[in-house]
Amino acid sequence: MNEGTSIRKVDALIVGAGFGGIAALRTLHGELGLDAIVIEKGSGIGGTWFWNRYPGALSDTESFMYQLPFEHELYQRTEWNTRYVQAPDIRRYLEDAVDHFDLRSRFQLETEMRAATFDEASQTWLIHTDKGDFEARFLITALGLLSRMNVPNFPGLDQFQGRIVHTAAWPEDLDLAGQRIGVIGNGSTGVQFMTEAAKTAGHLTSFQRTPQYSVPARNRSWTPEELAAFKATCQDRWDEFSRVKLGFGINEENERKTFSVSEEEREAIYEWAWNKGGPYTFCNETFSDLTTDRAANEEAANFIRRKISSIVNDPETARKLTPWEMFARRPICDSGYFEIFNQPNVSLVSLRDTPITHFTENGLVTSDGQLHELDVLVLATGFDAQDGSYRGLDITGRDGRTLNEHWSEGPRSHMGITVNGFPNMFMVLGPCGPFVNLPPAIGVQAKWIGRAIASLVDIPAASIELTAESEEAWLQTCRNALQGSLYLETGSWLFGNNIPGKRQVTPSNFFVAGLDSFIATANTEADNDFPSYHVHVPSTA
Ligand code: N01
Repeated sequence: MNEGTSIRKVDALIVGAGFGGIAALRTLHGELGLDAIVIEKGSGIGGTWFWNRYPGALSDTESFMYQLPFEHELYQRTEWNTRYVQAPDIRRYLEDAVDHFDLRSRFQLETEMRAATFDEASQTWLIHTDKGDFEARFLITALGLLSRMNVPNFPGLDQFQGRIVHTAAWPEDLDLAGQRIGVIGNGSTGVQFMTEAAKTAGHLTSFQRTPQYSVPARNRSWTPEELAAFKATCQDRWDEFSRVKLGFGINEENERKTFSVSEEEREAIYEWAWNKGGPYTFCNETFSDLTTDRAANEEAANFIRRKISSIVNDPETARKLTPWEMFARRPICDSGYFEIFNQPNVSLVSLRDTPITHFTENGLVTSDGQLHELDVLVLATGFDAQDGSYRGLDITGRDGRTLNEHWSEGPRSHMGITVNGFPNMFMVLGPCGPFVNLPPAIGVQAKWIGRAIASLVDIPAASIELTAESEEAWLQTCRNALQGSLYLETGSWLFGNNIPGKRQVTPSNFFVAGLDSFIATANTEADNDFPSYHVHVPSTA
């Protein structure tokens, strides 16, 4: 703790000013009337959308489902004019939400949490930040699922004299027009970035390790009639998400199996999805077995492979862009990604064929000896996801046990919210939470946290803690739901495979049984007075 400085006491300290922090603040301050504040490392509100300002950043969820849930007032004010929303619009929306609910004074920006320790005597959390210390009865960590950048350790990277930027720390002053840009990473971020940057780059080179499947986004403006209809039916739509698996705003009732239809019909269905656009349309509105049946997966993968070869003019470039692994990562959509490789100012280097050997002051050298001269290197290399957001923090719970010790075999939690040994600490989007559209998940978790805290506020100094048995049972629930998922077999950030040395345990870090099932579990727990929890009431209370 900071010596000699005063400690600010609050009922609840929320860490992170993205969707999660704002939703938690709305519940804890707006509904329960607690003295709750949000601290945030960045200089503005928006979380993920504050940091990821790279050109082309876009949400790929149907926009009417990409909002703070349960905020019907906001829904009526918000003019989401397009099918998918761009990062600046999302930042404006969250800023507006904060002002609309008169919450601005509850945010302390440019304040980074460094450590948090549970004090058993007072049953409170002592939180250490770079701007002073806090004492809070409740600690809510809304750190984001994807917030800790992955910066690979390329040999000689520090020699490079050009600009190096990670897409999740995008600088305001970078003008890419006319520049020689090298991009490492072609996940959702890299694909969005390259498609946009190729419009003005002097030359853009994609240094690609693994080719990925991508389908057209087909972003477009909503018609005034569509917009009016969304507003008129907003209550129904939000109610609907408690009955669906993913909550991305598409039709998820599809039970059709890939091989239940003829080849011609199958092709027509893929073609319909390709033309409608959107990753979840392609993966969830076509057939129901894409992520569980290897042959079905291969059928969809082949369709996209054929599309790539029909779009990309140069056969060798098309070959390099064509994925061979299963179509089982977090799906991607684009606004003309494969098309940019037909432009004279865009080229592709397959790092499978010619890996990077080292950097020089002018660029990078690949194993064929070629020096690729660059002005700007863009690292679209993703994140140390989920528990990665927590690993750099010093969080100590009951009995002096740290979170890193508790998670030494991999992250553990209940519903991505609570952890055994960490009383009165609640995560938003922590590990072992639902794999769904995030705003609905955030809303459900924030409401649940509100109910758990409401059950305690009248008992002075009481704390609530997940039992060890319930934590283990939840991991088993997550493991069971993951059985048979092809996602498990294809390495990606979803299971930590993207971070060298990240410990692999029996994967249980996502709950994939669906939003409907998650909501039912959360409600059952709260309706039955939190049977998975122990409430500790100090004898003096
Ligand atoms: O990160 P990623 P992301 N050498 O991990 C490459 C969400 N999101 O930021 O495939 C060379 O997917 C790596 O290569 P490989 C969304 O959930 C949403 O793109 O491991 N390359 C890969 O190409 C998404 O899934 C939206 O071989 C290296 C890339 O870097 C998640 O964020 C938009 C490397 C990382 O891809 C993460 O997406 C953007 C190395 N040493 C993001 N290390 C929307 O809503 C890594 N790579 C649309």
